[in-house]
Amino acid sequence: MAQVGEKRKREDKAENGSGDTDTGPSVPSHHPLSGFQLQAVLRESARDKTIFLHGKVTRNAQDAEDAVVILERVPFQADSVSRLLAERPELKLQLENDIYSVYHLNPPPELNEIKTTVICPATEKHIKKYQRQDVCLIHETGDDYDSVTLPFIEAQSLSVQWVYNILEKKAEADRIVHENPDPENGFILIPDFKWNQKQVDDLYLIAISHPRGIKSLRDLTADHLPLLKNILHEGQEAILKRYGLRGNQLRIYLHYQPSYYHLHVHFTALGHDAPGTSVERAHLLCDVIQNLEREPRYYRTRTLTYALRADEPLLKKLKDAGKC
Ligand code: M7G
Repeated sequence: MAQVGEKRKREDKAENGSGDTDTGPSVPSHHPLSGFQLQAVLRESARDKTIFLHGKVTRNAQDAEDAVVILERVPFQADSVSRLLAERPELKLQLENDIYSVYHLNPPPELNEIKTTVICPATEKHIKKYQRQDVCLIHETGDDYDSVTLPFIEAQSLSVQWVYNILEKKAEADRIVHENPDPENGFILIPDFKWNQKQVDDLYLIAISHPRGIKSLRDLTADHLPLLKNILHEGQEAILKRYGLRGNQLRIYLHYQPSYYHLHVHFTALGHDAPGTSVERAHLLCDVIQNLEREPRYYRTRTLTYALRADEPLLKKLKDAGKC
């Protein structure tokens, strides 16, 4: 598995002037999971080796707060596992048959990492986002968007404070891979928090637009083409330079609907089966650009198809308005 070279990471940090702030993995001042009490398993996947939990935590002796905790086994790295195997680790035989044998191997702690994402305090929306649910396909016309979806988004979408923190360098400043600072056509490229940055096989970055107020694909017009082209071309260049992946090895797309209504573009390794790449959600940036070049108001007017979970308030609003 190709790994993100430490040397390259250090050189690049020095180049973009962010080396000073990187003090390595930090220990939180308070424990983010103090007094954790499980409320529910929201979802689990044996295939992805991931579990999504809803719990209550009592941080700083305050009242219990809702938390979503995501635990995920991290991918193997070829050099560390080959070192481990060369050291003849203890193997407990599970079964043996002809040329086949299966063992239990208890790895040392450094090879047993569990990526842990904590969202606290988590809102009801966060909890629902990770809950397994039946889904239902929506065909949203431009009019449906104006009359139902837009008022809904304006009234109750997830906070994008984390996005503003990145744009204002109040959070994750040392993780920025590339920035075009132009307020109209610029953006910040940063590793997505789904990616641990240890191997490029599951590479995942997001480009966050500097201009605010572009909520999603629906808001895009031909006026945004310079911004979109900057994201496409500069994003590809920056990823080639930093991680050695070429543009034709990347899947570059927007979600509709997104979870966070501030324009951002996903960059994932083509070979990585990243969540959210299904045809009813992902729109390739190259197609978006081409559609806007042909028809400047393409996304304002056309019917967009997406899936909503059965208990999503937006689905109820669309149903109440007789739209589905
Ligand atoms: P989306 O299309 O709005 O929704 O993408 P999704 O989460 O359902 O895919 C938002 C992207 O931002 C996702 O890929 C998230 O993993 C990523 N993301 C969310 N948060 C809160 C953060 C964060 O705080 N930092 C970073 N770097 N990425 C985040």
